Amino acid sequence: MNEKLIDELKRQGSFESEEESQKRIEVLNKLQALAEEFVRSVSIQKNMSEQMARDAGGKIFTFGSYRLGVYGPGSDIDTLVVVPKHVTRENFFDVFEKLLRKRPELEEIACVPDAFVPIIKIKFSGISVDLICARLDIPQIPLALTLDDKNLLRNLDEKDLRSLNGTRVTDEILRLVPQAIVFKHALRAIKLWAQRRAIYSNVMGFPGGVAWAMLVARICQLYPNAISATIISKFFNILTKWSWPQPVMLKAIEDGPLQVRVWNPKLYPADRAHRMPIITPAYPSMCATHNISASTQKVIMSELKRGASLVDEIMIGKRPWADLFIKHDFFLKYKYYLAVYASSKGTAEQQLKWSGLVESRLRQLVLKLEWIDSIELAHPFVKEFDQVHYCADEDEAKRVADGEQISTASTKEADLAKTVKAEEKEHGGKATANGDAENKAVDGTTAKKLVVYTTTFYIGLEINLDPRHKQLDIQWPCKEFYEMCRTWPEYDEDINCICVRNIRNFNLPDYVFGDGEARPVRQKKSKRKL
Ligand code: 3AT
Ligand code: MN
Ligand code: MN
Repeated sequence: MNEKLIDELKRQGSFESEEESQKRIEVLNKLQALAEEFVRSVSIQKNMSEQMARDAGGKIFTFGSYRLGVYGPGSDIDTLVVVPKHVTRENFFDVFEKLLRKRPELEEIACVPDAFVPIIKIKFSGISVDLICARLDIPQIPLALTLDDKNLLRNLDEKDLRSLNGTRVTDEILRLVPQAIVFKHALRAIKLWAQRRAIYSNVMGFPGGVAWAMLVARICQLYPNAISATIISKFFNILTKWSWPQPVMLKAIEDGPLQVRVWNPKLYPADRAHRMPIITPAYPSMCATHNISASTQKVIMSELKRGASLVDEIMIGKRPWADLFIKHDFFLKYKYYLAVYASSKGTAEQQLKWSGLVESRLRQLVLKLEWIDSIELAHPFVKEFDQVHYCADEDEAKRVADGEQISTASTKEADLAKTVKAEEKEHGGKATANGDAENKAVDGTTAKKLVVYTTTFYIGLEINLDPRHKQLDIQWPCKEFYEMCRTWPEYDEDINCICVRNIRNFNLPDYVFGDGEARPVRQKKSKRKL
């Protein structure tokens, strides 16, 4: 069973080749050397002797899928550069950036110093690398340094603390797992399953990468001698029976030296509200799943149940592993959907910011919809759909912004916007889009001067109408949601537009369906009365 599982993961393209992995190691070696050169040159600038400057050290750490050993061909390397106290974040965005730019391997670079977690995103020897920086309150960073000592967190600013957190959490997860290789293969399978079933997205109210990793790690702890196939089977069987909101923890929550909040449902009502708490193991412990709502919880639980019954059959050889990874059927599942259109009459970059803002508020709309009696479930889809429209006049632009499908949409340009967006979303900062669609229209649509970008989010609705009213009124949640979006400081009513519409399943646009996928059709009214 275990061999078959790994074969299936290979067939699904989960692993990259040995040579490609070797290339990642070479890139990391070069980045380590660059980090040392960075610290040395800043130290010299600050009048240290050559020897002291060398001893100041500097070290890179990794986190994310690369560190967890579950990266695939398209994954980036999430890298943390740790520097001693005399090297600042400003130096990182100046001296280190210049060192990077000097390298012939550098293909792309985007700096986002004002992000929640300040970041430099590069492409180096063909590999995407996210670089973040943390400065510790010690004079030297030797190569042997590890980040597990919580006293290292003393006297740091919030950005340094946040930057350190990713590595500290992944290191701790790996330390707490009995057999790393069993954990990694099982996590690859669970990640693939969660992505295929569209329940992998922290922003939309599902578990993200770190939360799924902690769930798998917990099962590994409970079955320290099991192989990956057994871990998968126990994963579904245990988590379907878990008595939520009992938290999933890899170890007891620790106290520490800082004035920061640690997850504690006895103390904080907000923590008590977490429905499926999964708690990070490194101090200061936090809940990685505070975004889960009543609806997304229902969706996750029903996917876990589906997984449990499939895995039971897989384990006795009645089904292949491939069945576990079958794509979701979100757009066939419901009769009614809400489409949320975020649009900009402006540049790709403006749309990127606006759609990001709307996306971050979408969970609030879901929560408000859940308040309505006749809505049993409000299920947000994990991915958005981007389009660019070239409009003849203001009237057409307005209709497009209101969600009308007009034939001039170009998905080509939307792909461009998506690339920038995917990059930007990861760390919540702003990347720069190079040029807007206006300069790039290639297919004879340049005559239509007005460019409108739309990003559409979908929410599936399960409705149980009161037979006396027979009408679903969602005016209140939509109005509140519009207001929440429009209070954005950069909101400009001449540029940004937000609009929610309901759509019957058979009216969903073609672009939500994959090639060759079935789509809902309008049922003819049955004449037979049952
Ligand atoms: P890939 O294999 O790269 O697709 P991953 O799990 O490495 O999967 P990311 O590179 O997107 O995913 O993220 C790696 C870590 O970066 C996960 C989390 O600790 C941190 N991170 C991601 N997005 C954010 C965010 N918006 N804010 C803060 N930290 C983030
Ligand atoms: Mn990554
Ligand atoms: Mn990343």
